[in-house]
Amino acid sequence: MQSTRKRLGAALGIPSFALGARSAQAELGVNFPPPAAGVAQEIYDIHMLTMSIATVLLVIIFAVVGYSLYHHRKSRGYQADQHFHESWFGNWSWVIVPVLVLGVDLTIASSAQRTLEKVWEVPKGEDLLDVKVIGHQWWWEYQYLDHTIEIDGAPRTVRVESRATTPEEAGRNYLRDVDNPLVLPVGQKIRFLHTSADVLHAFWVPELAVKKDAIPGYVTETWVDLNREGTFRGQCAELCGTWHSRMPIVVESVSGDRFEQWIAEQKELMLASAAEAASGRDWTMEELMERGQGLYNVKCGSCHQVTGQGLPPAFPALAGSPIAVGPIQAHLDIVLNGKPGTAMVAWSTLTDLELAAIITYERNAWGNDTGDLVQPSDIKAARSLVLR
Ligand code: HEC
Ligand SMILES: [Cu+2]
Repeated sequence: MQSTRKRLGAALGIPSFALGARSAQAELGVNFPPPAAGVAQEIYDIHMLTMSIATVLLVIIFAVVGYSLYHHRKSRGYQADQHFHESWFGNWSWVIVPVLVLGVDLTIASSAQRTLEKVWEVPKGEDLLDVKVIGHQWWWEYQYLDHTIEIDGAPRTVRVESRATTPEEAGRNYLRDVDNPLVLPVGQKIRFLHTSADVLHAFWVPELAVKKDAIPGYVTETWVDLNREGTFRGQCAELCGTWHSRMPIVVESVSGDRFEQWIAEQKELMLASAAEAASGRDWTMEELMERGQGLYNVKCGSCHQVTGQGLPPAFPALAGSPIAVGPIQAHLDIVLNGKPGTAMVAWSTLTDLELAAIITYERNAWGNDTGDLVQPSDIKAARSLVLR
C-alpha cells in the first residue's frame, strides 16, 4: 500500500526525495528553522530581538574588556584611578547602567508576555480544526475530531497512524521520516489535544513552535495557525523508552482545498476497508499472509522485528515462540488482551480482518509452519469469549 505521504507528494508534483533533501540542508543552518505559523513567527521575532540585543552588549563589553586589558596592562606601569568615584559619572554609573539594562529587560519581557498569552489562550470557535494527538510507544496517532463517517451506524473518526519508516525508505531522513504524515491545512486555526496511551511523550515540531508533553490520562491543548505550505519535521521530545528516537513527526502543510480532498480520500479508504471486513467471506492463506506481513511489519515489527527474531530479553522472538506455534486460543488471547505490565498492549482496536491476517502470518512466517489459517470469524468468536 502506498503511503499517504507519497500519494500527497505525487499529487502536489513534488518528489518525496526533493522534500527530504531540502529539509536536510536546512539543518545545516545556525538559526531556528523559518517559522510556519503566526505564533511561531512571534516567538521567532522575540528570539531575534533578544539575540540582537545580546550580541550588541557582547560586542560592547568585550571591546571595553579587551581595550582595558591591553592599554592598562602592568608592563606599561598603569596606575589605577583612585578618584573615579569622585566624578559625577563615577557616582552614578552604577545606577544608570542597571536601569538601562532593566529597561531593555522590560522591553523583552513585555513582548514575551504578549506572545505567551497568545500561546496559552487557545482560540475557541466554529472554524477551529480539532486534532487529537496521541503518543504511543512508539508511534503517533492523529484523530481529526471534526471529520467522522458512519460505519454500521456508529460514528468513526478519521484517524491516521504515523510510524517511522525503515532506514532504506527514509534515506537521508533516517529517523525523521514517517509512513503517514500529519496533514494540516494552511489558513485555519488548528487546536491540538495532546494525550498519551501509555507513558510520557512530547509532541514537538520546531517550525510550528509547539512542544507539549503528552500525559496519560490528561488532555492538554496547544494551537497553531499555519501560514505556509511545506513539510515540517519534528519528533517525540520526552524520553519514552527503548525506541524513543523512532517516533518522528512529519507535518504536511497543505492548502485548504487540498486538505478537504485528503480528508475525503481518507474517508473513502476507511469505508472501503470496513466494507471489505464486513463481507464475512473466508480468506485464502495467500491473501491473509500478504496482508498479515504488511500489517505485522508496521504494527508489531518495531518490537518483535520484521524477521520475527525479537530483541530478547525485552521483546520475545515470535519465530518458534511457544505461543506463536502453540494452541491458537492462547495466541489470540495475548494479541487481543495484551499482557498487563509489559510493553505488549491489547490490540483489540484492530479489525477482525487485520487481526486474522497478522495472526495467520505469525503462525506461518519465519519457519512457524503450523499451516493454521485464522479467519475474521475466529477473531469475532474470540472477542465475544473475552467479553463474557
Ligand atoms: C511495544 C512493543 C511491542 C509491540 C509493538 C508488540 N509486542 Fe508483542 N510482545 C511484546 C512483549 C514485551 C511481549 C512479552 C510479554 C511477556 O510475556 O512478558 C510480547 C509478547 C507477544 C507474544 C507472545 C510471545 C511469547 O512467546 O511469549 C505474541 C504472540 C505477540 N507479542 C504478538 C504481537 C503482535 C501480533 C503484535 C502486533 C499487532 C505485537 N505483539 C506488538 C511487545 C510488543
Ligand atoms: Cu515518545
